[in-house]
Amino acid sequence: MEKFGFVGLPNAGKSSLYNALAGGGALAAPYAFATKDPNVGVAKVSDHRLDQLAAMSNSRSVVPAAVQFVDIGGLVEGASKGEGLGNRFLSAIREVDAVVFVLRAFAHTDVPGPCDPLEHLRVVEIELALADLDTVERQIEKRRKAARSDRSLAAEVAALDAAYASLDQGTPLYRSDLGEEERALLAPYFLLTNKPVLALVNLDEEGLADPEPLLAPVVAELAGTGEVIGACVQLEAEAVQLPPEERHEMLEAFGLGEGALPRFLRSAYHLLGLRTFFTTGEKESRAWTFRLGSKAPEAAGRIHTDFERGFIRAETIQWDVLLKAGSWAKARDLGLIRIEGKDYEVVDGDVMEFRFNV
Ligand SMILES: Nc1nc2c(ncn2[C@@H]2O[C@H](COP(=O)(O)OP(=O)(O)OP(=O)(O)O)[C@@H](O)[C@H]2O)c(=O)[nH]1
Ligand SMILES: [Mg+2]
Repeated sequence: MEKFGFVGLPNAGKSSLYNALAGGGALAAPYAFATKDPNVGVAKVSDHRLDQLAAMSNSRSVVPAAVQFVDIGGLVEGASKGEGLGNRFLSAIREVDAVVFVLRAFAHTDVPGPCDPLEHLRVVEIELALADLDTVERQIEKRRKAARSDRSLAAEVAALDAAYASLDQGTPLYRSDLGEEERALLAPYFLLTNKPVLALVNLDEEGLADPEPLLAPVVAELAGTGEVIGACVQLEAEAVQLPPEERHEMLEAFGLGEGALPRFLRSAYHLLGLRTFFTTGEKESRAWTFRLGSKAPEAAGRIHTDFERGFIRAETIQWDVLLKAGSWAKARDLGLIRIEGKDYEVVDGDVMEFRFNV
């Protein structure tokens, strides 16, 4: 399962975000380094398409897609040199597939620390870039030497050089001008800034009423790099503790609809190039995760390895076309179900049935 790491300064609201997603379990407290060891949780990615398919099929169970998230302790200035609990936290960031910056924009006298999200972003980015600079510095001469006898390493060394130049300017790789190929060559180095990023600006109730001025500078700063979402994490963490009816009422009172978390999770999911196909029937309707560009057998393998090994063909239809038809049988009668072979590239929103033989 894909894993997101929450990264930010102390008291930004990372553990509160964890609690909002996991329904509790992490210590959220108004002092720095409240989090010492990472909290790991799983969140369901809600999807109205799945709900509609389940209703159509009268499914007894509904299984949404899920992502994993890790609440990591707060970074401080100097973390890359071991300040705070820097080294421990930086190594936890290495393991995640994508980084969610939690940037504080809520003001509260009882919670120490700055509440300018741009300041949060700058400090954190510099620390990550410095840590990466350190890694690249330690590797680059070794690789250069190796490249003298192995010409196939030339491109990797060039990528390391380009990474060095960017990081040396304090520019994280995700917003450098390194191309996709160069970034792929750097994958074996597990660099902290060679990952996709997303920013969550933690607003207070006042900010929630008029978020644009607080989000705009962060949006401008991360332009073209990662999505920026505003949320009042505290409010969402409190709402999740309530029974569904009251939760709904509370979020509605703030004009939040379903709350910010579903949108946040969907963005996170998309950020990683993750897409969804569905299976639906009386027993179960389920959302399955696949990577953008996957072929039908690979997608089938998400359900069971036998489906991939013995793949014969896929029967498929887009979710909304199926809904309009009213059932799989009717869709088949109308000739709307397509038969696809092993080269079919699965599309987000496909409803699939696989034929296989092992
Ligand atoms: N008023 C307000 N307080 C918040 C909000 N989000 C978090 N807090 C409070 O701020 C304090 C710090 O929140 P945490 O979630 O523990 O912060 P953290 O980022 O995990 O901090 P570290 O683990 O120390 O890095 C807690 O007392 C929270 O209750 C918010 O949106 N509004
Ligand atoms: Mg914490």
